[in-house]
Amino acid sequence: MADNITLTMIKPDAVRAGNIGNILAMMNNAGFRIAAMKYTRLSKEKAGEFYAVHKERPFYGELVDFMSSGPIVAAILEKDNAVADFRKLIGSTNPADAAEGTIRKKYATSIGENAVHGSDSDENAAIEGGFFFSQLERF
Ligand code: FUP
Repeated sequence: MADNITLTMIKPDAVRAGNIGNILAMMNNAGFRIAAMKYTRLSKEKAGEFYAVHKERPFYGELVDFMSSGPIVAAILEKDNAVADFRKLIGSTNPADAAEGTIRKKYATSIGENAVHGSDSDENAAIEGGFFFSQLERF
């Protein structure tokens, strides 16, 4: 399995707050190359599909509502060791626990509205990349 890509979303809270540019700059400055990118909005159905692994969790309904509440930026990012390095750049799921200098520390407001997504494994990066992008949309 290739270990050089990850899938990110700039979530509706960060888009609403006007932070697309700042967050993309942090990704670029950390050495990630944009291999694919789109500005789009998930339907409830598609948001539910993306987060299907969390279906039984108590926060699933809120998560689906939030992720379909407005536009997002989805992107495939490329770098050596992409998944682990990107998780380091975004910080802990709960911004209260996120390290200084991470994207979530700077821009996330709560565990539910935490500004960005990053894949948690190479396998999921491949699946999530395919969820948003065809081969014709990757460079
Ligand atoms: P992460 O991989 O850091 O995005 O975190 P998870 O896959 O554990 O969770 C996915 C999303 O579910 C989070 F981004 C926000 C939401 N979530 C909650 O709302 N409450 C929780 O307790 C855990 C996750």
